[in-house]
Amino acid sequence: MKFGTVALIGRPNVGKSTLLNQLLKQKVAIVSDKPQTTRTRILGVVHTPGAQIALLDTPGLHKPQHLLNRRMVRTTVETLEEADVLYVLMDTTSSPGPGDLLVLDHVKGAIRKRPRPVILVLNKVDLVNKLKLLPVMENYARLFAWTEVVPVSAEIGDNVDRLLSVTVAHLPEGDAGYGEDTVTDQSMRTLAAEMIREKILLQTYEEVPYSVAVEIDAFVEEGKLARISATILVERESHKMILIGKHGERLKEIGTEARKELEAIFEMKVFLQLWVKVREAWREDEHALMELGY
Ligand SMILES: Nc1nc2c(ncn2[C@@H]2O[C@H](COP(=O)(O)OP(=O)(O)OP(=O)(O)O)[C@@H](O)[C@H]2O)c(=O)[nH]1
Ligand SMILES: [Mg+2]
Repeated sequence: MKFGTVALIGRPNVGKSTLLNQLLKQKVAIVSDKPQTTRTRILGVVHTPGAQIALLDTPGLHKPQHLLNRRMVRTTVETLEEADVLYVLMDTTSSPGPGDLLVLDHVKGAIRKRPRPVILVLNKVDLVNKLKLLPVMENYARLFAWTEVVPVSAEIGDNVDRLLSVTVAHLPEGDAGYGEDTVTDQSMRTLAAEMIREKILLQTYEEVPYSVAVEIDAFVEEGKLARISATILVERESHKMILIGKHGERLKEIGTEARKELEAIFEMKVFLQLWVKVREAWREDEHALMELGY
């Protein structure tokens, strides 16, 4: 039996959470086109005959400006230091940039402390013309002495089976760390809060996505029905107005989208109530961050 942890590392928006969901064939992490979508570490366990892979999705590495962001980066660095295998994700639709070099610096630092297999996962190949892919791959391959280089499409699932078999080859020997039924460490409450936040990220722009947090006030299961009440925190009155929208239309739309997603994930009927509250500078507030699980 083989068992080990694999950290998914990369700059924001490269597709770490998309890859986690694809490898699990189940949605446990939210995904959006806004950077800094993931704020915590998320476990996903892949079970294969003879191996168990504990994938650890992380917040994208960036230069932090708020206490929240410092926490996010700390989480990623800790995960990077403790994992048995590293996936470093980079994006084939662009050349290596400053964000990737920052990631590489962190990886080199961690490897110096304890050498481990480092797999370069070149993502989003579905967006790149096959003829242009090879030079781009070579550019990325030159950056570091990667243990393996695997191009994939996290979105479509291209080549992810190969990524799994390459990963198993580099996992340490050991007994399974999790029970057969364990898929993730995300509770139903956390999933509910995150799916609501995802729908907000998909419908808002500029500062608003960063200023949003979701708190579950009540989660009551009654047979095949879940009654969920949640508060959306924003940092400014103007953000609250944007979220609510004209005649409450936007909040209603967010609620509908979140409810549909949660009904699919939980396989239950969901009754969802949303409230919006202003809490100034919560991203700098130690107490607020603790309450929100950050
Ligand atoms: N076309 C295409 N889009 C992708 C692929 N992987 C991810 N995306 C898109 O890229 C965006 C970012 O994806 P995420 O999975 O949220 O990225 P992330 O690395 O987890 O980002 P952070 O959590 O912010 O660090 C989303 O709009 C995804 O749909 C891919 O293989 N192909
Ligand atoms: Mg993510």
